[in-house]
Amino acid sequence: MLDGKKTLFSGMQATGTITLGNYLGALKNWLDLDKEYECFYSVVDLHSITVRQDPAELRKRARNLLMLYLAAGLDPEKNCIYYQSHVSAHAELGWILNCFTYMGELNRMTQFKDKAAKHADNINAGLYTYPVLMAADILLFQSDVVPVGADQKQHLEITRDIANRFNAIYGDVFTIPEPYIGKQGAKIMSLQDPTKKMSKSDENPNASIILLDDTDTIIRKFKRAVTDSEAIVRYSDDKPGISNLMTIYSTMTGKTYEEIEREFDGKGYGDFKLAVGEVVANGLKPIQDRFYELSKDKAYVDGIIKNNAEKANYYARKTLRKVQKKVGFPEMPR
Ligand code: ATP
Ligand code: LTN
Repeated sequence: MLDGKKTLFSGMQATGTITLGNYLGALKNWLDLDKEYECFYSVVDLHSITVRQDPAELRKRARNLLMLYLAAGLDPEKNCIYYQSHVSAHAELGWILNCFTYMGELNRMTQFKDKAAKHADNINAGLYTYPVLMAADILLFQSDVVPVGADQKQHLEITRDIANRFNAIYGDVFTIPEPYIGKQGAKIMSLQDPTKKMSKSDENPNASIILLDDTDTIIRKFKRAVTDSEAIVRYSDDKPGISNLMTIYSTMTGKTYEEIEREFDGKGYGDFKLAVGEVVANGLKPIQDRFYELSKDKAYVDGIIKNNAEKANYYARKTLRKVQKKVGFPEMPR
């Protein structure tokens, strides 16, 4: 809660260009939330360097991600869109919270185990304390709700544990956040292996639709999507490929599964895949157009980056000061 309004925080890493999965599962659901909440959406670049990044690439991807937030329709007057690295309170609170987090807790984090296995040559301390920095992100803004996918629930649990522990010692300092699962919490699966989620760091380019893919690429990728051999458009757990395409089609058009089954009754997978490709390409086109417009307007985007970082800084420093006082750090003499 900030200034009497419920607060919401979420972030995405610029580890790749965001996919249709990120858009349908996260970004698209964020668009209406500013009516109800004071919203903060960060490009969490401090988190990104827990795995090795090329500096020029990271800078470019992070800016693209920020512009995609805007292009998708987040109004920067009503949503605070900023780089995590522009608000140093994230790192400062992160340090303090490290001292209130047990190694035993961090040892249980499944994302750490997964990432450590994937990056065996670089299991750094930042990767290990990643969830503590995430807790700092959330708690800095006294967030009431945090929209995340199921994969991030464990990190939200540890955030609540850290906040409760801190509050138990120092009094009511932090709002205890709740996970927020959107109405359409669609989980979009890989087009090449529909039992795995679509992920921006997937090495197979045909597995994901990238938000900036052009129409031909989108249609080609859907044509190649892995399905089954029944050739009937029907939603079923034992048809993960077609069911995934139906979820995508349904989320893009608002049609129900029954309506889709009727629409494609008697037609083969070829027709259906083409229709999904077209609906996605048409749906992403305005976002892409807006993105390329923004890419050309450096001054406008820079202005948003600066103003919103100032706003985020204001609120973040307010919480940080309170925390510093509680733990016993001295005030700077005037
Ligand atoms: P990475 O490949 O780097 O792990 P990712 O594509 O899995 O990235 P995240 O950065 O972990 O994505 O997630 C950003 C947001 O998008 C989160 O809220 C997450 O729950 C959501 N999200 C990610 N993948 C999907 C998906 N396939 N379907 C729906 N939502 C998703
Ligand atoms: N760990 C998240 C990204 C993230 C985040 C956050 C999400 C970092 N800090 C705070 C919500 C709130 C991810 O990988 N999706």
